Amino acid sequence: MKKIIFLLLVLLPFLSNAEDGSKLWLRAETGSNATVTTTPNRQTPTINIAKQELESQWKGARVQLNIVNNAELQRLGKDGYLITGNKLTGITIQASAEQGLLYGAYHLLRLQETGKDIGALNIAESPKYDLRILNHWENLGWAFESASVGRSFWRSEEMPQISSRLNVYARANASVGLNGAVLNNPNASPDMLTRESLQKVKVIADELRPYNVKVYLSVNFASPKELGGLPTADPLDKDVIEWWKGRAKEIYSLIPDFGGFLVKADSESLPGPHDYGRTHADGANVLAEALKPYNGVVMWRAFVYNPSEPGTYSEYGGSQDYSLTYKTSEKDRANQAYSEFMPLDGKFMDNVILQVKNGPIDFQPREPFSPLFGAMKETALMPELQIMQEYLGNRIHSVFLATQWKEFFESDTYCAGKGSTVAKTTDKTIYPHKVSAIAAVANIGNDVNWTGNHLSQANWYAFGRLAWNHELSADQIADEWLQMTFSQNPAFVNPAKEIMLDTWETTVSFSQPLGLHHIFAWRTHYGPEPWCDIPGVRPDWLPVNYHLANDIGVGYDRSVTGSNGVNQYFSPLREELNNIKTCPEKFLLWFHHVPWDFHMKSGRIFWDELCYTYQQGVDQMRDIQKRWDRLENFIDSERFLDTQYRLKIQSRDALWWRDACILYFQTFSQRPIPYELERPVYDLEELKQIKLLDINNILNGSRQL
Ligand code: GCW
Repeated sequence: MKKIIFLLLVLLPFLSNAEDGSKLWLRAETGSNATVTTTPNRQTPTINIAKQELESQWKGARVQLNIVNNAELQRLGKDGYLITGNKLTGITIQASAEQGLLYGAYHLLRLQETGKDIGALNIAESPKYDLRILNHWENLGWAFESASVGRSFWRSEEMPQISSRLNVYARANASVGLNGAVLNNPNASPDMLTRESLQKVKVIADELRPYNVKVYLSVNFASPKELGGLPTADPLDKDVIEWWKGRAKEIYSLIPDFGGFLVKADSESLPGPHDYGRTHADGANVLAEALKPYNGVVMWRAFVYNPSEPGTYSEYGGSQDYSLTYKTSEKDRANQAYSEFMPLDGKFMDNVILQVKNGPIDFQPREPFSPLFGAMKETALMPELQIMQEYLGNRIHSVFLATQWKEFFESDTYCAGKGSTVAKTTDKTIYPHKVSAIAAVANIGNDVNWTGNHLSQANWYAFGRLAWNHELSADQIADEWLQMTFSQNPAFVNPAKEIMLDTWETTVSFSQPLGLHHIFAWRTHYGPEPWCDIPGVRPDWLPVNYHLANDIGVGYDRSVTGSNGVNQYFSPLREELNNIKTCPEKFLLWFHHVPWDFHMKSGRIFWDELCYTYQQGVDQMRDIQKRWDRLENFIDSERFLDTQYRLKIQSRDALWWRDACILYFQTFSQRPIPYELERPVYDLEELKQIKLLDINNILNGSRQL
């Protein structure tokens, strides 16, 4: 016993210093005692934070923080700033508002922490998007919308006491320029608007405010009825209009800088204006009207697809077998947001922003951009990205998403000629709307390291950086994050960065390559289940209706002779996508049903190419594992080993995906796997036996594949 106590005493200091990832990228050495002065000498909570951050971490000469109201700073806006001067003789940060000083302070510290030359600085910065928002998919009562984020970290049950983590969260957001958080799931409970809930929201809002992070709420469209006891939630009903106005008044009396509402309506069985024969614009405008006096915004989601029709809507199958009546060409889910919203362009109030997922379906590993971008001219559109890896291996796989988001931002919509990228259609360059915004579904939970997987912290960081400036490269963002989070040693940073930059494309290759989509496992969305076809379930939730494999080929025909999805894009992109010979191969199966013997650019026939691509994903994953192994001596063992373990699972999952998809599609193609490729490890029938429970156990680590 004595021995054990002795051992514990010796080990304790080491154990308590164990690296747990809780500090995110905020690791600058403190205790600097730098001189920081402010002009005018104002003491606001935000300016004080800027000051304290610099005083404790800045290792150069005096920093002067100035609020200045000249034309240049006006042009940079309230979040913008100028940094001039030099580390040895002194630095000046100027902004027209206090939040500009805060962002400027974090910028300066980032330069220091990434070893940049801080001589003769002349930096002028302003964000590309006005609103840069995290969407938290948490429910009241702390059940989670998705297992991908682990458990909630708002911890409402303990309020008004708040977790010290809230402060770190706010600081992390401010350090990358994020200025908003939607606290709850878009599948919102009407109870979110009770007085009791709002009191809790106020607690969070008060904590985030000094860091310039505004709070927003998802609201349920039927709240006037469900919560307010009115007979209807019809947006044109005068009692309903008054009810929303009353709610807004109450919210703003508690939270004067409340950001606004996020609304998912008439989608996935949620109530909406269609229930009363009204349009999305009618629905959005009643809320916008209520928020307008307080400068609040409505973020109305364009994630809509047919309520199941005909028959009942049920996750587990309704009374009707939809597959009998469903015709792919008429019901293409990818076409629906465009069809529903385009006729409403120009009908929304100017404090409504349409929140549009990056792709036309639903955060798949790779999607072409949603055709609404560029097409809606009179309505402000905000991209919705997903940091949470719902379809990208959850918190287990390591996938650096900046690469995916860059592809999206840089996609050419051609709405105003060549070069009209998605980014330019949403950041006011092409359509100068009153407000520009961007959101992403957060991957932040209650884990000590916030995101479960240490490397996934990089995606939170990357979203903030790209929301500020979508022109930054994925390379630069990975570089910064690695240096701030792990080490400045280039012998670590360079190879680790290469790994990060390869992870997304690799994961696409081993899971849903060449435009394949929606062939993941039922419910968990983890692992492959291309054979999934549950009688009675609405077809647009089932993999077989997306890959449509048969003895001719595989893929969803969205050409003019198919569902005509290509027609929602501008020329010449439309024609490029429509032609199977010119359609980029990365989107081939998204737009075409490709014959097994189709000739690919590589010179191989399509079936062989599919096998090669899956194998390539597996090979690259193994290579990534090896490359990570070589980095062992550069960083702490805790984060090294945890990442190593996750990469091992990801490699195993790559094999699982390869074998499941190739063996399953082979039952249609009836062709051999090219002889030079590895033989499958698993058996198709065995893989088909993996059930929901098994996947849950795989996810929680209690079962191996
Ligand atoms: O893909 C689906 C998710 C739902 C989510 C929905 C949405 C918030 O599986 O969990 O609900 O997307 O984005 O509304």
